[in-house]
Amino acid sequence: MLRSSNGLGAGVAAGLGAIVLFARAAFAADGRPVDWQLGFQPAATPIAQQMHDFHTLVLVIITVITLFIMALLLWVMVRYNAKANPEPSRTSHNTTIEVAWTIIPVLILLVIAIPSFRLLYAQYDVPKADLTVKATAHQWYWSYAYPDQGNFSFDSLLVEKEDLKPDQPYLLAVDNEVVVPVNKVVHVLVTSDDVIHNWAVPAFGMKTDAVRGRNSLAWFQATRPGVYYGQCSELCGSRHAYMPIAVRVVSEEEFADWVVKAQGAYASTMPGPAAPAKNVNADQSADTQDLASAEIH
Ligand SMILES: [Cu+2]
Repeated sequence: MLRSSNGLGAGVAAGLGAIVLFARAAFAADGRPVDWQLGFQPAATPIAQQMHDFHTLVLVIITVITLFIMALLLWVMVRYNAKANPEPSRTSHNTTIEVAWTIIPVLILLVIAIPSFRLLYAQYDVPKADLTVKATAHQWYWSYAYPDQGNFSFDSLLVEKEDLKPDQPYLLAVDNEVVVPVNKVVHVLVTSDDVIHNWAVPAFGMKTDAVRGRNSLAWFQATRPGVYYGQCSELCGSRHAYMPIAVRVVSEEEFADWVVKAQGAYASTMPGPAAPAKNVNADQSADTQDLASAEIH
């Protein structure tokens, strides 16, 4: 008796332990996916939060509809099967029910449409940039330029498995991360050098196609420091899975320090008097905001 209750206790404890571990695994990480994850990565921008809220609303609505339909089906199967109901009704019209099953779905769609359009407009209502970063896709890596910080640029490549540092997730970590300040509006000008790629960071609620010859504007305002990972999300060739995106959100002071270091490290990429070809790019970046907003509207 004692032994079996001990066994039961151990079983319950193990079960609770597994639940705690599972919950930790499912909800712990910020900015990256985890094994057995449920739901989205925690929202790191107001837009991502709005997306999550909208998702939750729709999830509640479809759950209620599904349960209601299931209850109706069960009721019909039990109450009106041929055995329980040998004399079938000959009813062919019921105005009240017909009006209800037309009006109620319309109302449900309205309830969904209002926050849906609100979210859509919030995404495309682009606030003025505090910082602009240009992201260019290549087969198969990203390169980034900071037009307002001297237009230095650098390539951002996957960290191979054997070179990973302890906290770096494989297929997400890169050698040179995009660095941005926290709580600032960052415009990302997304373009491609070859085929169509896609710049996507789930925690920011961002996903923008990178198309050669076009500058597409995306934006985010990260509200928490941290490292946020994403991946190219448009099938772009054999190494599509090997061109991840990593954005490091830091304080304003850390960002200023990083800019000084980056300007030194990537000085050779900055346009100077000896490189007139690069100046064309610099002029272009001054106009990018107009170009990008022209595309959106
Ligand atoms: Cu790609």
